[in-house]
Formats: sequence, C-alpha cells, structure tokens
Amino acid sequence: MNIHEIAVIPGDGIGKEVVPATLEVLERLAEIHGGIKFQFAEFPWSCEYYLEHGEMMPKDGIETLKNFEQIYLGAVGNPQLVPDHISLWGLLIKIRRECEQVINLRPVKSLKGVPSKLASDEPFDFIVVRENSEGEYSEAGGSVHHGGDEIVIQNAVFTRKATERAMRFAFDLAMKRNKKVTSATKSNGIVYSMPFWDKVFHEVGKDYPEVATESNHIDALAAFFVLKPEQFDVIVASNLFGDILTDIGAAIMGSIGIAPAANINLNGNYPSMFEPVHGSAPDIVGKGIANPIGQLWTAKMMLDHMGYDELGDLLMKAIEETTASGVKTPDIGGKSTTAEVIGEVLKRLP
Ligand code: GGG
Repeated sequence: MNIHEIAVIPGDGIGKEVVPATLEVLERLAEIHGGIKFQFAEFPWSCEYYLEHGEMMPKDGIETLKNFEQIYLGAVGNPQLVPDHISLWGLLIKIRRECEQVINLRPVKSLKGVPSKLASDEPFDFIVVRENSEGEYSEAGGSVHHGGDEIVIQNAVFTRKATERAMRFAFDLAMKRNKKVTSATKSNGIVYSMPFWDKVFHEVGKDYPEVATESNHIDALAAFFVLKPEQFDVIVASNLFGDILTDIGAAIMGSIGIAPAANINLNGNYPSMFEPVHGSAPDIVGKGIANPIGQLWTAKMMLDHMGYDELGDLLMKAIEETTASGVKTPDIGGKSTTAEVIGEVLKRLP
C-alpha cells in the first residue's frame, strides 16, 4: 500500500465546508485504486487562529508543511477579523513563496450542465500559467509622511529567472496541447517591466518554432476572455494579471465556485499546493450551499500532479455527470446543497 501524506488547511469561511466534504471523495478514489491511501493531517491555520495566536500559522508551520507530499487548501481571508493583506501574506502567499511554488496553474473550461454567462455557447478550454513568485505581489516599497501627505511606493519585481521560467513552462505546456501561447502584457503603459516581459516572451518563443504566439494588452485580453474565449490555448501572465484574468475566467465558466488552481513546486523539493480560485465567501458561510466543484476539480489537479491521472479522470467524469444531471448549487442555477452535490459525485464513481 502506497501511503500519501497530505497536509490539509481548510482555512476560512466556506473552505471549512468544502474541504472536509471533498476529503471523502478523495478517500473513495483511493479505495477504487486499491493500492494507495491518503493520510490527511489537518491544520487549523486561519483568521480565527490569528485572533488566538497573533499569527496565521505557527513559527515552525512552514517546516511542518515541508514534511508533506502535497498541501490541500480551502480559502483564506476574513476581513471582519483580520485585514486581507495580513491573512494572505501570513498564510497563502507565505506557503507559495517558502515552498517555492513558482507556477500557478488555472484551467478555464466550459463544463457540461453549467450555464455560461456568455452570449455564445461555443465550448472553450484553455489554461492560464500565472507567474507565482514575484511580479506585482512584492514586499518591495514603502511609505513616508504618515498622517500627512502620504507617499506610498509599491515596486513590482520581474527577474529574468522567474519570467523565463514561467514562459518556458507555458510553452512546454502548449507543446502538449494545441500549440498556442498568448502573453498578457501592458507594455504600452508600464514602461520597464512589461517591455522586458515582451522581450523574454519573444526570446523564449524562438525556441518553440511549432508554437503560435500572440501578445495582448491585459485590457484587451480581459475583453477577449468574454468575447471569444474559444480562441485561447495557453496564456502566460504575471502574478497580478494572472489573478485578475482567472477570476474573469471563473466568471465565464459560470461561477467562481467551480474554478480550480494548483501552485506547482517545479523541483519536487517541497510540496505543491492545491486550492480553488475562490475565496472564503463570507456571505454564504453556514448556509450549506457552497459549491464544492472548485475544490473537487482542485483535487483532480492534485491527483494528476501525483501521477494518478486515471483517478483524476474518473473524478472529472463524475463532476461533469453531476452538473449535467442538474444536481447543482444555487450559484450555477441549481437548488442542491454542498452535501447533495458530494453525494451525487460519490454515486457516480465506480
Ligand atoms: N482559495 C484560496 C483563496 O482563498 N484565495 C483568495 C485570494 O484572494 N487569493 C489571491 C491570490 O490567489 O493571489
């Protein structure tokens, strides 16, 4: 029996509802496989933990996580309790950085039975490669003249190493898909980092002559997400642009409740982390109607990453059969609860 140790961080809000619900599905998939077992260790790190301890995770939290194969996370943030930048940098971004999860992968795909918000019914299936280690998410900057005419400077950081790494990842991925990469830029307005981004994109592209390339300014690209998403294959974007684009991606899929994400450690020296795109959704906490599909699809990404593609495919088939059957939470036009969706997915596994 192959035992896989997974660190589980439900986090805040609906993370505490969808994470435990989906663990049951992962356990069932391990049973179907027959030769593996997931050993889940749950950590209560969250905004409530911060109120009690003055920090989002203990001092040795990262060292603890590094002992696990993967990290399975729900949602982070409760602005009623802790300012968002403290909770995000104290947990989510801290883990991404310290576990060297340098690529954030976010599929954007139309799902059977989920009404798209778009005018056209044409299916779409693309993936955003988000640079996950630097860019606009940086600690570089500062502020002066507090309380008066304040001056605040926030620097974006773009290194050759991380930019090229994200580009190469995107091109390698495109080689396994439909051989097209679109770069999200804004080099007409942002005069240092984005022309550099374009230059690296162009240079790396030369190593992949079979891959078609295009560069779109982020504002136009955001509009194309809505107007003609079927034209995309792989998109490469900086940290902030990728974050914004994938919320639009989730919206065109039908709901932010169904969008998955994976933070990938490329060296295999530390765990990768799997978390849905959605946040803690305080408005629906406790109602039992949080959509578990984003978390389940995230579990599929974790299974694929671990080399259990056949289990990931079984899970995805069960998810699509469930949404197509009409067993759906209200955000995607149904009347079902979180538990009912999970029950239906379990029923549809062999
Ligand atoms: N599911 C993880 C989560 O709670 N994300 C909320 C969020 O604001 N994330 C920002 C980011 O991905 O950079």
